[in-house]
Amino acid sequence: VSFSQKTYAARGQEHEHPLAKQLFANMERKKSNLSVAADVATKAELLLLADKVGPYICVLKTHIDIVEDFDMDLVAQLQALAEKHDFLIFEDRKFADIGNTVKLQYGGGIYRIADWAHFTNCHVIPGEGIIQGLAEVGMPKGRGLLLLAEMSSKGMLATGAYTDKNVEMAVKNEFVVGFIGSRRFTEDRDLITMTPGIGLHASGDALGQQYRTPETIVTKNGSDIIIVGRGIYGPGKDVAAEAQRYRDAGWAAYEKRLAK
Ligand code: BMP
Repeated sequence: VSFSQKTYAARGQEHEHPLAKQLFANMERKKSNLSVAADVATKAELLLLADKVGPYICVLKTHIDIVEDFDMDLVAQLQALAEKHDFLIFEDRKFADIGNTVKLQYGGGIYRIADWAHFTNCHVIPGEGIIQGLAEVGMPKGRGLLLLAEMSSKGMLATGAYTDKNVEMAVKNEFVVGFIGSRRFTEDRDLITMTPGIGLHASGDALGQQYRTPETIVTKNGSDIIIVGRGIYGPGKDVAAEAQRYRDAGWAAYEKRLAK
């Protein structure tokens, strides 16, 4: 039986990676496969957004280098909100350099990502050394890595043999817990797919983003987590109401998949 036919709870119990276990348990507890992409420019906006969507999400996805007044107090406050609302943090850093460089970027610098982000991600364009470099920093801290096996944008180049290579590398590297992409990629190991480019109404934006529905992505394609940004906090939106709506839509799509 395919992993996409199993419940998140069962997959959590069977999983060998403590972080994946923690994530699945969280999803089951909150009845949520929703991650919010918190792409806002200030500390105050990010904290307010996290506090509003917190009750409805399993994962908060950050782009920490967007925040113009970043400091370590932001991290402390985000961690407090993660505790308060029971969610995990994913820094969408998209590392893409040689192993030695990404080690420095992940563990150090201004952001010290490995100290607070449960998940981060990378492109495998430099080859497998990037995974090894990140693993040296992240594994001892119990972190997990996602590979960008595909992207949501128009004309993206992560296709075919490149996507297959991502899957191959993911299966054999224990630091890898999943993918960014649009579907379930393999049955060789229970790797979690998180999918951005989710929208209930818009079909895209002016810069190449393309949106699909939770039903297509979760029910039909077997992806596990939907990532939603502007669909939740775009102009004039009631953020908490939208988060709840996407949470319900994502969970309904998952229940429909189980019933297939
Ligand atoms: P929005 O729902 O507002 O379009 O935001 C999508 C989010 O997902 C952004 O933070 C973007 O960086 C991220 N993302 C994406 O859109 N497509 C990808 O293939 C990978 C991403 O990380």
